[in-house]
Amino acid sequence: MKKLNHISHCVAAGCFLALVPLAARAQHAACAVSGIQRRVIRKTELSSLEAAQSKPMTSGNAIVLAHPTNSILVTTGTGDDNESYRIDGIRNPTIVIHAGASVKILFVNIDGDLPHDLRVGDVKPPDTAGTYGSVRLERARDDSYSAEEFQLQMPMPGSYNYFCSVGSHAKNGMVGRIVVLKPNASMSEMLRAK
Ligand SMILES: [Cu+2]
Repeated sequence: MKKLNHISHCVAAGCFLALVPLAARAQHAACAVSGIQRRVIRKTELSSLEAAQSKPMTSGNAIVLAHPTNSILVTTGTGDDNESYRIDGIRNPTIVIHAGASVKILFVNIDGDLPHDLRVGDVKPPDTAGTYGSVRLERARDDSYSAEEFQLQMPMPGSYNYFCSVGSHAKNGMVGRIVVLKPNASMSEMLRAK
């Protein structure tokens, strides 16, 4: 019982990685995901959720997340451009963030036709080994969207991909980049990162 308590405390605190054997962790050190929460979002709710998001700083096709903690809402593309992502209206934006900063991602599948996911890693899509991110979210139903919320933290500077691992979606363009800069990178370095 004591052990169980410890595990549930650990999961609640978001430190479940501590329970993963060391060998398995070594290859996954590029990112960490915590606080995963499945959600169902009513279609009528989405615009108010979008309005509640603080406007991210942008630089061309990049979204610059300059705070220690950040929050973004990611949806799938609309209409016949459903094999793509949207963040703040930008198609497949590059996400620029400091190493060690965190971003809370609310990923919503607004596509009425196909399931989608959002995986993150330093891999070549659609290889998902060693990636982190959402499960496959089923297609939108009459009045609700399938969604998942999670916290992403990338401790190592580098260039990563986010992509959909369903079918040939990534190959068809459902992919973007995450540029992780060193923790002391200046604002102008962030704005220049592409
Ligand atoms: Cu997809």
